[in-house]
Amino acid sequence: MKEEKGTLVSIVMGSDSDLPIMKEAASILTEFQIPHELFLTSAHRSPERTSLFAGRAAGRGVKIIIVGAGMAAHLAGVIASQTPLPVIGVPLDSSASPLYGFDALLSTVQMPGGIPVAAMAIGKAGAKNAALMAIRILALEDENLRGKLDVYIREMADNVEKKQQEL
Ligand code: RP5
Repeated sequence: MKEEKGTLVSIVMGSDSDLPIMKEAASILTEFQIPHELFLTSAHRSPERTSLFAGRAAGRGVKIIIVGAGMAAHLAGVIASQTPLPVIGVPLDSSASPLYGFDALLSTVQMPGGIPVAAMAIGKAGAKNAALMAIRILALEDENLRGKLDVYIREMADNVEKKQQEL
């Protein structure tokens, strides 16, 4: 995993053990054809790599950073403290944690005033919504993307109707 040219959304994670969940964000971004990258770094285990990444992201054209981390999940806050870009945090239920992601949820959502992290739900739903939130932000200035988002939302509603008929 490395920095990719032309990336609009960077998906960062604290460990390769986070990849199975964070792939969910990548698959939504792929579906919407948003150039993205997967980047591995840890707030604790590789603090210098984390700072380098955060400091360079805006300059190389990244618009939004999605960050997944488990346990004492400092990564989103640490990155947000070193970039002006919007940071969307996904708390993860790490297999190493006995707290089922509640630890990561509080670490992600409870940012002190001044440095915002937009916190999503724990796990898969959070990873999916992080990508959809990034798409909503990008769609503010991209009509074509806005059109795709409208179709996606309409299809979800149509699906509810379909499922009603199958009950
Ligand atoms: C966090 O610690 C990572 O984001 C991961 O969710 C958790 C456990 O990491 P590993 O011990 O599986 O590498 O930093």
